[in-house]
Amino acid sequence: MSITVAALDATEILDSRGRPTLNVTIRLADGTMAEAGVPSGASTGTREAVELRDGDDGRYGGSGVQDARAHVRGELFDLLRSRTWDSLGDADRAMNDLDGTGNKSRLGANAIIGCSLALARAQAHAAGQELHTFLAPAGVTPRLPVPHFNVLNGGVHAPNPLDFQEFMIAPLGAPSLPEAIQAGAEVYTALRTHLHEAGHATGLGDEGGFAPDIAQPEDALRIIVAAITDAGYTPGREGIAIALDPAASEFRQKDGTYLVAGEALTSADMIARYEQIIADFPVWSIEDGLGEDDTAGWQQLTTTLGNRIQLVGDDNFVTNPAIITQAIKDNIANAALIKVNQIGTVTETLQAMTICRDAGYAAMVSHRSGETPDTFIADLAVATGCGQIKSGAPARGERVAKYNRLLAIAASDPELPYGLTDKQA
Ligand code: 2PG
Ligand code: MG
Repeated sequence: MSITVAALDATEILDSRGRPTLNVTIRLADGTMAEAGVPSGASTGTREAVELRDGDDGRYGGSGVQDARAHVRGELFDLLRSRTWDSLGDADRAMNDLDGTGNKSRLGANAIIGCSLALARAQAHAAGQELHTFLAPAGVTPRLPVPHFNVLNGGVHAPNPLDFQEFMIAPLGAPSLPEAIQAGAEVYTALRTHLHEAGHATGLGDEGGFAPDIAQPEDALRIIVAAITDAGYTPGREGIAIALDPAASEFRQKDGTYLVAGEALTSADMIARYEQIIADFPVWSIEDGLGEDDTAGWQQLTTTLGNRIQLVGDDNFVTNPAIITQAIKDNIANAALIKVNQIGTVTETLQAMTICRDAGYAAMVSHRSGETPDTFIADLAVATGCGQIKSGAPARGERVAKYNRLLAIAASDPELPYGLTDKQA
């Protein structure tokens, strides 16, 4: 179905951290309207598509997005209204060509992804389809993903001494999405009680997880396992498993060691630590266990643990089809994290996921630590049948918006399967 763009606009709004981001609105010639909010990360990979910030210290400490806004209203609108588009792929490619840099740094990945998300949504509306139906690639069976709730926050997402960034609970054993959401929320509540009773603060980090004064990852894991049990669930793959995102690039030092709770660890030490962690705790998935440039370490990590748990590449893969293709050749990880703004168009995001599917790599759709109430990623996860999503804690509006959208999709189509794909399970 072809698309004709009649109007395109962008507003500078606030994200969940109180930093500026874009909200893009679009109107097609047939009157169809759509909008999209643009997410923004804090622990970013160096090879991500480039988010354009104004750098004007007089506004928002330099993080304003007026230049990106002007590009949407100017060059990108001029391009998009210049012709009729046969597909989203054509429009996304043309926006990339217009940018001309290969990493979207001229017009801004925030400007381009905002347009791409809004266009996809408009096209789905115009076709009278739900977004998850519209986005589903040919030959793929849509499914409801396992929510990975980030219940303890550390790293650059919280001002506590915990170096590991994300401790997630994943109800792999839940029979349905509503029961998975219920389990996540009940464990979150039990965890709050546990932390409170142990004398820890129960303030929240950027993704809605608690940010207690704990330094050792194992201490955090112990408390989470206790909360799972307290809430009446079984810790483990048959009940509620745990997923980690240490985001190790953030605590890698210049000499190549990793600083965990004040101790400098080599890549080999880190791998041994993870081996012990998966022996002692029901951890089923580790993302960014080593730094993005630690290729030899990643290969060793994959050889050692790749047949036992899921190893997810985020900062090193940056949702980039070419980088993921090379990583698969190099035997790095066995799964990729998928973030739409890391690569900057919906089309390239879908390409990255196709590459994963074809290679037998898993894919987990992800939010960013800076979010808006936009729910696009919920539909993306269902459409691609990838079986996994992470969108923060089961709390805070911008996080639960995605989970609530999944609940709405589940209610609208009771036939949709839930959970990991057969291969992942
Ligand atoms: C991550 C993300 C999302 P950020 O590292 O996976 O949880 O964080 O958006 O800050 O990159
Ligand atoms: Mg990550």
